[in-house]
Parts: sequence; structure tokens; C-alpha cells
Amino acid sequence: MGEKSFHENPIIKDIYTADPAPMVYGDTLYLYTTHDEDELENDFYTMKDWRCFSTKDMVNWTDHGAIFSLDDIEWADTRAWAPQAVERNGKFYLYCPVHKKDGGMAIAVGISDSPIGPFKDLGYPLVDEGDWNDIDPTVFIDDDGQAYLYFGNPELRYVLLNEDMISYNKEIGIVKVPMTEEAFAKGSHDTGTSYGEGPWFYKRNGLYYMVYAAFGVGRQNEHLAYSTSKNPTGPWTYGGVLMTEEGGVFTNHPGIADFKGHSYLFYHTGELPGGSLFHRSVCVAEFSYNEDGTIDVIDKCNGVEKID
Ligand code: FUB
Repeated sequence: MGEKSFHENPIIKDIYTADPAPMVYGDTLYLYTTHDEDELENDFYTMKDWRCFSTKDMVNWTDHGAIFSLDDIEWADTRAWAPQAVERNGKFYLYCPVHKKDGGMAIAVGISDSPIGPFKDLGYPLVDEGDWNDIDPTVFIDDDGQAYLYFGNPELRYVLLNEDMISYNKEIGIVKVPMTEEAFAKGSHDTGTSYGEGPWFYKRNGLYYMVYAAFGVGRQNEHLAYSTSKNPTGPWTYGGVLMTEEGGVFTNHPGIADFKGHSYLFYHTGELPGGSLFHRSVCVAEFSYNEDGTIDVIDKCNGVEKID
């Protein structure tokens, strides 16, 4: 049999995965995901560990298994939800929402010397407001060295991370982004805008992007949308729909990366056999930016071509 030149979606076919978070490091793309267990507890998201997969060509993937889990976080009990990883000064930081043993969601940090772990818990929550909002962290280190951690459902919030990546500027504290229609469009989530959850924050050609899962007016399932800003802390301007609800399940979750000259949107659906809102699978689509930095709607697709 010849070498594979195309990888069909979903990327991972032997377990259910969700909440993709790509990280390019060296010549490799690492893909961190959550893991929907086959057996549900309490008929709800049943998620206990975070997984890592890697590729050099978008077609051949290596499974690195569970690289961090609830068992590693003494103060957490359930909900190993959407993570994101980043490297700084040779260390890797994995930001992970979890449910605390004493109630409420919070953001944990796993630390490792390797992108494929194992990750060791910081020992206490990094962000802990004790409410539903402390989920779905997205991290980005700007050119001037300032690192930002955005997160939140139903509001978008952020902290300025200190250089150690495991603490934040307490004087500035947790900043609440103004949830306006100019920033996030009219929608049906609790703030009256379309912003839902799952923010993905990055910069490209001097423009800051906030991609997120969104609730359109009168719609049941999440679509993906984006906003842009000239500054890392806004104000944000709504950019448009990035991926429609069609063919999806209740949630979707974006992860964006430029890799070897190609741009990719990672997302999730329920398209693996047995799929459902609690049994999701991570997919990827290649896309391109318009010259002015805008992005057209990206279709859910069959998969991607091999790259060099
Ligand atoms: O996977 C659990 C939660 O569902 C995530 O934190 C959200 O983004 C949504 O995908």
C-alpha cells in the first residue's frame, strides 16, 4: 500500500475527543484534546483526562495517551474540560478547567519539561472565582513578552499572566470584557450577545483574533464566530461566522494554528459512530485568510492533505 496522502476526519478514530487545542513547537504540531468517556455518569459530560497527539505532516499522527488527568489534581473531582498549552523558557504549561472538590469550576495549570508530559499540577487553582465562568482558558504570549489568559462562559474575561506563567497580575485582577453587540454580535446567550464559550486568542499580521463558540438568535447548537482588535485587550469588533452549526452537535470548540505555511481550524462534531453531544470527535479543516485579515465561513470537511 502506498503512503497516505490524505487524513480523513475525525482525526482520532478510536476514542471520543473534543475541545482541540493545537500547539506548534519546532517541526511538530501537538494537538491537546479532552476525552469523552464511552460510559456516561449522570447523563452528562464524563471527562477525566487530557490527551495529546502529534504530527509532522497532518496525516501521520502519534498518540501520546493521557498526559494529565483529574487523578493528578488533588483538589479537583470532575470535568476535565477544554485545555490549551503553551511553551515558555523551555517549560510547557497546560491550562485546564476543572470542577473543584469543594464546588465550582476553576482553572488548573499542569507544568512539564516536555510537550507530551507528564504534566504536574501547580497544586492550587490559578483562577478561582468559584463560578461557571472559570472555564475554557486560552493563552497567548505577545511579542513584548506579556502573556494573556482569556477564558469564560457566559462572559469573556482575562488576566495578565506574570512571566512565571503560573500567577497573574493581582493588582489588575480579573478583567471583564464588555459584552457588547459591536464586539460579539446579537445572540441568544446569557449576555444577549452570541459569545458562548471556548475562546481562542491569537495574533496574526498585527491583528488580534478572538475565535469562539457562539449562540445565534433562535439556534440550538453552537456555531463558531470571530472578533478582532488592534489591541490585545480590545475593544473587539465582531468579524462574522467562522463555521455554521450544520452537521454539528450542541457544542463546538475552535483551535487555530499556522503550520508549515498552512492555516488550520480544529473543531469538533459528533460524527464518529456512536457520536452524540457527549461523545464528540475532533476534526480539522484547512482555510486561508483574506488579504485584509478577514476569514470566510469554513466548511466542515472530510479531512486534510499531507504537507511537507
Ligand atoms: O467539553 C466540555 C465543555 O463543552 C467545554 O469546556 C466547552 O468548550 C464545550 O466544548
